[in-house]
Amino acid sequence: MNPTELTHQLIPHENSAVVSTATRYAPANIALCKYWGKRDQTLKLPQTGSLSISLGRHGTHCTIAPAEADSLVINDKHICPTDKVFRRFFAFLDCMRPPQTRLYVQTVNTIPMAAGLASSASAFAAATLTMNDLFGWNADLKTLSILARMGSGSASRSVYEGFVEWLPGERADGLDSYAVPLAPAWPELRIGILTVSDQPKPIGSTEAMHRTVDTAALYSSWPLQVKRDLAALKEAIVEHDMDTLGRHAEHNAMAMHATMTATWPPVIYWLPETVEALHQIHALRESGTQVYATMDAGPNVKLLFPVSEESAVRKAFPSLSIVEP
Ligand code: 2P0
Repeated sequence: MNPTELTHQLIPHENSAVVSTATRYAPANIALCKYWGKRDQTLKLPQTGSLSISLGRHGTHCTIAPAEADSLVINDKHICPTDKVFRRFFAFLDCMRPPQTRLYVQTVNTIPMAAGLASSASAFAAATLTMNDLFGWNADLKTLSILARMGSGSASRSVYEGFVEWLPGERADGLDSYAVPLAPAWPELRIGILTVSDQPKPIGSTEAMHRTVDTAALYSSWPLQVKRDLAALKEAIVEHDMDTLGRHAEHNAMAMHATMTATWPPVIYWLPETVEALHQIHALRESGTQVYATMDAGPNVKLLFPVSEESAVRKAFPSLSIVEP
């Protein structure tokens, strides 16, 4: 089954727009238990479950309106139709829009650009929510999570605020692979973003996870790591247990990077400053500060800590950008 066939099962695709323009917002998210590896590339079905926290007001506003020709504007910049980003975005919209409909799409990211945070999750989630309003599908959030997933796996989680779990599902058509909200974000939790580099990554996450599944023997242990971390994280969220949350989030990120290091050719996103920051975090922890690290497919480090540690963490990392999820 391809994404267009699946989409046609979920939403009407012959309807024309019911309003002249629609605008919706979706938050970015940071995974505490990572999505790393697919069981189906086309439908973006994951090998395992994952769990994230959405970033509140840091995300993407998307506006879509019917137009004479397709166009895409990201942060006030017109994207050329031959650009990879344009083609990926419209390939996604092609699966769900009525034939012959042309669209003007504008996205505005409120994610600090230099922070190197992925915007694809919030962009695809916001576009899905906007299409739902524009074409009057009246789809529920489960359906919208499935649709957003086919734009970018992690976008399935960005249709919700707070803590979110993406259920991997087992079905070949992916109808049981969607996100569910777990709990509102916990008010004392803070996320610090330490920007080590804002340069483009040497290899995209889609290709890196593909290579990991194909070549890393170590990847066979990943489902066990996820199983342990998911269970512990879900309990920590209910209990507001910072140490358990931090420990399992950091362990999970380290294990994910270990599987990438064990691919061939190896994928090494870390820079010397990444390793330096990790040592600094460990030293802070040794001295009694509750602070933990997580990292995604890049060299930047995200710090997890309670608001009570904010001044100690800020002192150690003066350039930290702090997000209240
Ligand atoms: C995550 N990442 O759970 C993990 C951790 C990166 C590291 O989701 O191929 O852009 O479009 O489904 O969603 C990045 O992967 O990949 C990602 P595709 P996506 O947040």
